[in-house]
Amino acid sequence: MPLWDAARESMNRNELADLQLSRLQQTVARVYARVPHYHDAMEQLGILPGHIRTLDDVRLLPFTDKTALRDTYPYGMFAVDLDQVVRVHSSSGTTGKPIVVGYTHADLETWSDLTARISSAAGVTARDRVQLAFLYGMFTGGWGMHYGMEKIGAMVIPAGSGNTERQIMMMRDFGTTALVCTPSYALYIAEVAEGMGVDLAHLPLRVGLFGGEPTGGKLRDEIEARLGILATDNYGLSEVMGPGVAGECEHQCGLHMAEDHFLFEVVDPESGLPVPEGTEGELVVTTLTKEAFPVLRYRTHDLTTIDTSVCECGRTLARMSKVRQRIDDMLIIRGVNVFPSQIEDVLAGIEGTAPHFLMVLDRQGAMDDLEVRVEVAEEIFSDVMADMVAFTDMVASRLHSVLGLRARVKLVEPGSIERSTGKTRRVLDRRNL
Ligand code: DLL
Repeated sequence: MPLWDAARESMNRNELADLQLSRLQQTVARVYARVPHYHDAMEQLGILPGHIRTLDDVRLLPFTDKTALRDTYPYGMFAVDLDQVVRVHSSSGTTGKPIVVGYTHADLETWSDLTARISSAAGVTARDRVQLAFLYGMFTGGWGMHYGMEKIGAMVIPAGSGNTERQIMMMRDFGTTALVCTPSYALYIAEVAEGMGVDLAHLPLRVGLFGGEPTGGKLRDEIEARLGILATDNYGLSEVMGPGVAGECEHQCGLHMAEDHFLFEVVDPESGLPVPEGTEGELVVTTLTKEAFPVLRYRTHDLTTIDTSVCECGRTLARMSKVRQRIDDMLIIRGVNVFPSQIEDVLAGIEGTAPHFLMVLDRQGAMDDLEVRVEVAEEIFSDVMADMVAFTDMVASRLHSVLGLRARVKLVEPGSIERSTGKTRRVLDRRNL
């Protein structure tokens, strides 16, 4: 499969570093001059734009976190006059004010080029019919992928998310070959199709681009098997652009990062210091070309590792490993740190469980109580009672050995855990209600 932008995607890494440095210097100079938050934060550290002489000097710059973006709501972090902004989006935060991000014409051009890049990497071409089942609206997923797909010349079906039976009808009638949505929604589409008696594996559908949330545990395998497609993962976040930041090629061995437009660091979340290549840490992103909404050293809270070796596809752009969890996903239950992805991993190793589960946290007196509701396959659920008890005990003991904590396991009927047409929530924390 030819590269969308071979000159950049297979660039010599020394030349890439030169390009990154000159773009970093320009970005730092611009935000210092135009964004009071960055000016003040740099001044406090005694840093001037002229101090950035090598790429490693990025570490002299202040980190940026969500709080700064919230405190400057709505436009305080913009680096251009609002007249130059042609689009805004906002983050999918569920509480408080959202984070508003803006794009100039040039930013939209870059964005569509980068979503075209990841889509090509996944194997999409002008011959594809792409059903876009992300929410269109303030979420960056729908519009971001839309323009990239059009740029490739694919036929875009802007279905939006929801109305799942109609999605399946369109998939069948329009001859959809590529599906774009969250991985949870892809699986939900498969379930609804099965209920409708539509065999997706026999439709022209051949590739999926999934992002916005982790495709962990058994999810990718299930999606590939049930939809009969190659399922690729792509990553991004509104604060730095949206989708297009990184995406897998057909080899599915890590997500190629758009290093010509972003400078990526992986740091120890506690100390903020860089970790060696291959060690997991928090991804930190500095934009190198954004005009309207540049960010310096944005703490994503996403955990990943980076690999700079050349991929089989010929791309020299570094690859990040799939993001399985965020730092703020971590729950403290009876003093023990627990990530939902640990439960996902345990269930992935147990035949007869579906990738659907929900952690329900309550407080009984001073004690935290964790119930894990696990959906099981039809054959397990309809089995005789005695086997259900044994199965529950087995799941509970596996969870105990991995989490180091006892959880009550409740096996629930297939299809009973709420499905999502966007990002799935795996935790219901009622402890502070
Ligand atoms: O989810 C942007 C996006 C849309 C990416 C569509 C890919 C496809 P936000 O709503 O700002 O933006 O959420 C960003 O979602 O920090 C991660 O925690 C998570 N996330 C996004 N993509 C992935 C992925 C969009 N492929 C937050 N794997 C990020 C794991 C992901 N987590």
